[in-house]
Amino acid sequence: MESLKQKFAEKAIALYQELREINKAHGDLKVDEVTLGQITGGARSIKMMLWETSQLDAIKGIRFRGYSIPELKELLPSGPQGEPKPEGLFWLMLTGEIPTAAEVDGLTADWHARAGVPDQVFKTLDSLPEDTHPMTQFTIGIMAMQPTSIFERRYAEGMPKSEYWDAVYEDSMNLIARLPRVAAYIYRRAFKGGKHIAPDTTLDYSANYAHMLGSDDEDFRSLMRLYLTIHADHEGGNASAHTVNLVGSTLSDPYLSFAAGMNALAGPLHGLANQEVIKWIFEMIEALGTDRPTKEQIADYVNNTLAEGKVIPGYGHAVLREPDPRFTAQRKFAEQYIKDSNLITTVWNIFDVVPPILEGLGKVKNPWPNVDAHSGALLVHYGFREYSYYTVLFGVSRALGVLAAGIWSRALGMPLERPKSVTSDWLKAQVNK
Ligand code: FCX
Repeated sequence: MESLKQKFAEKAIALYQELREINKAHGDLKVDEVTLGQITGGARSIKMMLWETSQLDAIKGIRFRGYSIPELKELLPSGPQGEPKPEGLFWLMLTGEIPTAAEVDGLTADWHARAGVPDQVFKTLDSLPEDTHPMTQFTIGIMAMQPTSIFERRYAEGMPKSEYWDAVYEDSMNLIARLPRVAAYIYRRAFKGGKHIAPDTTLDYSANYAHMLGSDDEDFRSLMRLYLTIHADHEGGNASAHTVNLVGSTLSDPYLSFAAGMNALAGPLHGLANQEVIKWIFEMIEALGTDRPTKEQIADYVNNTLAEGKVIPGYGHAVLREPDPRFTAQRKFAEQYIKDSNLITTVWNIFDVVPPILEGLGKVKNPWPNVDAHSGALLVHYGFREYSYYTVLFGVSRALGVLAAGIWSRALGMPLERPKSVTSDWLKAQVNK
């Protein structure tokens, strides 16, 4: 069987040649225009980077190498209950091909073989105050693994440019393999008195992570397979992916660039929104004195939140203009696996109530739920109530997309990223021309 690395190399070498020729012949072709509003408005929609692993459509949502989430649920090798394994998505993102079950099993085994975490990493985590935010522990844990970087060592030894992707591949595979162990360690340290659970190498990536967190429930394993698949990638412009891309373009190794991206994911407008959603719902339940608030009560609470000058977490998106297919996938999961949960019913009632209120503000471009609106309620259902941990789960998944994209970037010889900034005087001069 051809290895993932061989398969990737064939595709990447061919595309590298093709892109060089396209660039030579058409490098001056105009593909976008930039408005003043985009400069002052967070660079929305400006096309400025290559990202092979996925592409986002404002209406249809994310597609991974052309496949939608419902298609992936059908096509990717799955666990016993039919949820796709994230190993298969990683394979797809690197090769553009749907892997066989045997190829996915081979990748699971490869990651188990690479999953040993140096003791120093656990010692570093143990030196932090226990109430350090789990995302801070996560980035410190990633940084503590950096001294094992193969890219850094080979670069110092004089590795030629043509081998960069190979070293990035090795680091990325090792990092992905180790992340569940480090992430579970953080969870058990912060919330379970430091009683750690050894990995089970008979399990797939998601089930083993669930096991180390403390659950061997079959439904929870299925949720983890789905969760780790749908959070993996959202094209290149989102803050965590873009950060990884930018830092990686300086030839910082995958540990450095991935840790940087995780610091972006830790912001409340991005990945931290998953903790903010459930925190907001818990606060609402407490304030209203009922765990099954009516839609009228929810509407009042939403209006109060807005009146306090805060955003409604889990709603809105910089690109999407329809309900996020990742929200819909989680809703379908809940419909199939969970019967009669007050919390999940509340999430669905919020979905009925919030969009018209946000639309009524007249400024929100997308009033619909995003991925973070649903995930916390599912986790609470399976006993994971410690919401400050939720963004770490997001981060473990995001590694698959951004590191696959990082391997592509080095294989395609992408240069140092360096867009142009301007001053407000320059902007004013354009207006007054
Ligand atoms: N609640 C209240 N106001 C909102 C809002 C929301 N959920 N979403 C957008 N708005 C407001 C903005 O704050 C902005 O107000 P301002 O003009 O007074 O500053 C106005 O509407 C226009 O913003 P808009 O162009 O629609 O949205 P942006 O592209 O600037 O921002 C995010 C997109 C996602 C940051 C925004 O919708 C938001 O803050 N949502 C809540 C946080 C959240 O759920 N983040 C997770 C996003 C994502 F899924 C992820 O990365 O994980």
